[in-house]
Amino acid sequence: MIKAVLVALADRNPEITNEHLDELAFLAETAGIETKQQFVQRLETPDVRTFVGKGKLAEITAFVVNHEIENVIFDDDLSPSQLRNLEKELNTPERPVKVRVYDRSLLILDIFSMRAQTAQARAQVELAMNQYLLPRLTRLWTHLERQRGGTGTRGGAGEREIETDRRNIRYRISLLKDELEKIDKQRKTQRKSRSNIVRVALVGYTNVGKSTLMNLLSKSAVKAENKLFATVDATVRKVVIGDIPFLLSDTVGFIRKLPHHLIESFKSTLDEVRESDILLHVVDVAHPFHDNQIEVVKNTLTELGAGNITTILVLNKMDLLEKNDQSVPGDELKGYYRQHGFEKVVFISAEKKENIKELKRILFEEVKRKHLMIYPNYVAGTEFVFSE
Ligand SMILES: Nc1nc2c(ncn2[C@@H]2O[C@H](COP(=O)(O)OP(=O)(O)OP(=O)(O)O)[C@@H](O)[C@H]2O)c(=O)[nH]1
Ligand SMILES: [Mg+2]
Repeated sequence: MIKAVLVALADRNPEITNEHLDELAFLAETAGIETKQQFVQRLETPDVRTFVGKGKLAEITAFVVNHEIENVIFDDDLSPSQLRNLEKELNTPERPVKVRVYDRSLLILDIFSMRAQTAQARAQVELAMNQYLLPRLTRLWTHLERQRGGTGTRGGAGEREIETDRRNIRYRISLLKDELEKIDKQRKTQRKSRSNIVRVALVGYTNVGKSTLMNLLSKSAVKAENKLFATVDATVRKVVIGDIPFLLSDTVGFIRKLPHHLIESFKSTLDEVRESDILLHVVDVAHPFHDNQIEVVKNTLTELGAGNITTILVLNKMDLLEKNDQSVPGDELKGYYRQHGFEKVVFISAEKKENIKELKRILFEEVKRKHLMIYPNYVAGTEFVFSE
């Protein structure tokens, strides 16, 4: 495995600093990178030139040299010049290993490009990657890009080659935008033809169990695994509960500081969320900072223009709570979430198939309400019996 050290800014709360570092290590692991050491920078404002201060940089450099580390990963985004300066400082001719500097956005972009399956997702990731790279082309950078078999940039020796690279990237960006526009048009037509059916979208932080729940409710086989961003593509399935059909969609999860370019280029995939009638906001209730994750998801939804959609809060992985002997989820906790603006709250375990009947009941009520708006003459005449 490739080795890395992580660098994060200290939060006032050391537990939060640790959580940020753990999440970054999980991201790195997902990208196939092993974390060897973590560094915390206690600075009010990051250094303009190198993000970390002189002393910290010397400390990091010493460790990187002694342990032949290939990657230094920052939890925050670095400006193009910070990135350049850091790569210069960490790489001297006498070093046996080339050190590569990642910031959070690049790491997430890398994972997305590993995951993307459909033509649409691949074009979206490549667009975001090119937009990220454009202002960051340097001699060293292009060289490293070539080394890792990179993203379409050609290594070159001089400013002129870099200028050529820039032109190529700009050209590629415009091609990708055209391609995505075409795909988007087709998708819009598809979505229009489905306007007579209620649409439900699974949303939530990454790795909370959205795909597991998708598979359970729709009996499909979306990949679910203990990795961040297992799902990058969008999947839509028809589901029937009671006697009412609706469309259920599963798509990319959110994370704190999701790269802006990614959100931008994934806009059309995320239309699936924005145009939904109901959101199932899935939460990993066993995660110690799931409240923060809920906030991140809420803010991202607002940013996408999906902040006002009817939402059911699905507190998943309750089996882990029981296992850890933490407070058994009850009405008290539900009350807490209601205070935070969630009217519909349900605890489930998608993996252990616990309380799914209750989720289906709540979901059915909401689907029925929306269905009646499309078909006012629909008569719900039967008592519906749900099976688990
Ligand atoms: N213990 C427990 N584990 C669960 C439960 N639901 C899902 N998981 C596990 O959590 C991990 C993530 O599940 P996914 O369904 O892939 O999560 P996701 O939200 O789709 O994740 P991304 O697509 O990566 O954003 C997997 O290892 C699942 O097996 C649950 O109710 N209990
Ligand atoms: Mg998933």
